[in-house]
Amino acid sequence: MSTEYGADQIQILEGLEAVRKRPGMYIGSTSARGLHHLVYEIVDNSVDEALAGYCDEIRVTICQDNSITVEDNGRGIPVGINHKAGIPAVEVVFTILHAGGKFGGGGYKVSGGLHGVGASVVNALSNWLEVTIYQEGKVYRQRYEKGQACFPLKEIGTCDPQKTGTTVSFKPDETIFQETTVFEFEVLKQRLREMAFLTKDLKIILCDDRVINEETGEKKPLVRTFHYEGGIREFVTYLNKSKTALYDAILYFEGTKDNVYVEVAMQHNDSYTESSYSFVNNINTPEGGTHLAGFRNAITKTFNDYARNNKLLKDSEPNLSGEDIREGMTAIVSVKIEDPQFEGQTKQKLGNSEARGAVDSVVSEQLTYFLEQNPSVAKTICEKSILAQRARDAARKARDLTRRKTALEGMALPGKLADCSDKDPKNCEIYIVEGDSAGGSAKTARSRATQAILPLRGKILNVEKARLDKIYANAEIKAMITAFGTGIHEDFDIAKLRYHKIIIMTDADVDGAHISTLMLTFLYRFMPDLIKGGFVYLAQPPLYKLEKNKKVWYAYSDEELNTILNEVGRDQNNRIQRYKGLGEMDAEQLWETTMDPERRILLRVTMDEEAESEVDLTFTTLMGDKVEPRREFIEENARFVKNLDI
Ligand code: TSJ
Repeated sequence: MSTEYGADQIQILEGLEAVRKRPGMYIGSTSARGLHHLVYEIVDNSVDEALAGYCDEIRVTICQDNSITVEDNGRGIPVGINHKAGIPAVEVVFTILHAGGKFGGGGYKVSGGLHGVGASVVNALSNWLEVTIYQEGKVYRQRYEKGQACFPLKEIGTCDPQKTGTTVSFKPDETIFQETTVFEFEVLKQRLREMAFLTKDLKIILCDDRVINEETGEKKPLVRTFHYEGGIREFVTYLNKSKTALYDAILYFEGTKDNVYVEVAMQHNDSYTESSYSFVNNINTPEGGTHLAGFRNAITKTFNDYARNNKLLKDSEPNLSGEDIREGMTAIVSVKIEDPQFEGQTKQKLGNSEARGAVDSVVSEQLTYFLEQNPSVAKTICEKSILAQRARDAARKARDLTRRKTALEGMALPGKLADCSDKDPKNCEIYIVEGDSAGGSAKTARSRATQAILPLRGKILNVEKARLDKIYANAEIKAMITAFGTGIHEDFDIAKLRYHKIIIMTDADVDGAHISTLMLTFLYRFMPDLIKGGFVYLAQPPLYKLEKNKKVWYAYSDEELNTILNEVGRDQNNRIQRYKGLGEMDAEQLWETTMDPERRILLRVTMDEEAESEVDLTFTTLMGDKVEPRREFIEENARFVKNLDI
C-alpha cells in the first residue's frame, strides 16, 4: 500500500471513517436488515447497468464463509483515470463517499440504493472487498481492507475480448455487524425476485454455496433463477396465482412523460380486497405517493366515463367510487424518475408532483383505448364495481346502525365474553378460544382479574371470501370487534383497545392452525395496527404430557419430547399422552401449560413491513380458492410468527 498520502487520499480516509463511525446513518441499521442492504447496494449498480441496456444477467452467491459475490455481464466499471480524483474511476467508486454512477459519461443512476450512497459504504463496512473487471480482453483487480486499497488497480491477466463485466466480492465486518453476519437465503431471494420482476428480461441468479449434503458431506449449492420476460405483468400473475382471476388479460400500460417512465400492470380477481404495490426506481413505496395517486385518479375517472358512455351506469345512479373499482384488483405501479423526493415520516412516500400527472395521463389514455378494444373485460370490471358499490351501501347502513346503537345504549359486550375485572388495558388479556368446550375450561382456569375469555364457535368467517355487508353481519366477528373496543377501518382507535394482549388459542393441529390463520387474516385486513403494534399472540398448548413416578412433564414439540425422554429414560413407568385438542385438558392442566403467565409460552405475531407484499400473498395463498397452494402454506405457517418468550 502506498504510504504517500495526498490531500485527496486523506479526504477519502476521513469519508470512509465517518461511515465506520456511524454506519446506521448510511445503511439504516447494523442489524440483519442493514447487513442484507449491503447486497442490494451492490446489486443495484448492476441493475443500473441492465436498465442502461448493457447487462442482462446478474449472479449473486452466498459463499461458504458468508461473504457475497455479485457478478454481472455489463460493460465493466471504467478503469481509466478519473481526472478530478487522479485515480482510476473504479477506485473512485469504492473509496469516495457519494460517488454515484455519473462518471465516464453516459451512465445515469436510477435504481434503488438505500440512500443512494453506493459501493463505497459497502467497502467501508467490509473486512475485505475485491473487485474484478473484464474489459477489452483484460482482467483488472483491486482489493481493499476495511475500505483501504491494498494495492493500486492492477492488470492480472487477459480474457476473451467478448467477455465483459464486473465481479465484486465482500465480507461484512463483524465488528460493525455485531448482531449477525449470516446472510439469509430467503431474505435475499425475496428482494432479488422483486428486482427481477421490476426489470423485465433481466436474469438474476441466487446461489447459496453454504449448503452441504448431510450424507456425503459434499457441497450442494442451492440455486434459484429469476427471469421474467413479462416484467411486472408476471408480477401480477404471481400475486394472483392462488386467486381466481376475473378475466384472462393482464392490463399493461407503459410510457414516458415529463421525464417520468411509467409502467402499470393490473388484473382483477374475485376477492374483495385490493392489492396494489407501487415502486419508484425499483424501491417499494408502501405509503404510496404521487404516482399511486395519479394511477387511482386515472382508473376512477376512466371507468366512470366508460360505464356512463356505455349505459352500464344509469344517469340517475351515483359515480363508482375508487374503492369500488379497486375491489379485488391486483396492481403494480412502477415509475422511474431521475431525482425522486421521498416524504412522510418513514420516507416511503413519493413526493414528486410530475409523477402524478405522468401516471395519470399514461394510464388514462391507454386504459380508455384498452376498454374500447376489450368490451367484455370492461363489462366484467364495471359489473363487479357496481356490485361492490351496492354492498358498500348496505355495509354503511349496517354500520351506521351499530354506531347509533353504541352511542345510545353504550357498548354492549358480547354475551359469550367472560370479561376480566381489571379495567386497565395494560394489565388485561383476552383469550380467543376455539370451541365452547375449550372455552369452558379456559373460563374455569383463568385468572379472573386480568384474563378475559371469548369462545368462538367453529371456524370463523373467511374475510378474504366475503363482502363487507356479510362480514359485519357475522356474529363471531361482531363479538370480537365489540370485545376489543377499538372499532375498525376509519373508526379504528388503538387508544380504545381494552386488552393489550389478544391471545389466539387453538388446538395444536392442522385445523387449529387453519383457525388461527383465519383469525390472523381478519385482524390483518381489519385491524392491521393490532398486529403492527405487537398486541396479537398465539398461545402454545403442549403436544404431550409425560408422567413418571408422580412427576409430570409437558412437551411443546417432538424434539422437546425426545429431550425429556432422554433425561428421564424410556421405560414402562412412563405414561406418553398425546393431546389431540385443548378440550382434552382439564382446567388445571390448561392453566399450568398454556395460560399461567409464569409458565406459558406465547408467540408474538409480527409483520415485517418490508415484506408486506409477501404477507399479502401468504394470506391469500391460504385463504384463496385453490387447494394445492393452501396445503403447502399450512406446513410452513410458522414463518409469520417470531418466537418470543414471556
Ligand atoms: F458499484 C459497484 F462497484 F459496486 C458495482 C458496479 C458492483 C457491481 C457488481 C457492478 C457494477 C457495475 C458498474 N456493473 N456495471 C457497471 N457499469 C459502469 O460502471 C459503467 C460502465 C461504462 C460506462 C460508460 O459510460 O462507458 C458507464 C458506467 C456507469
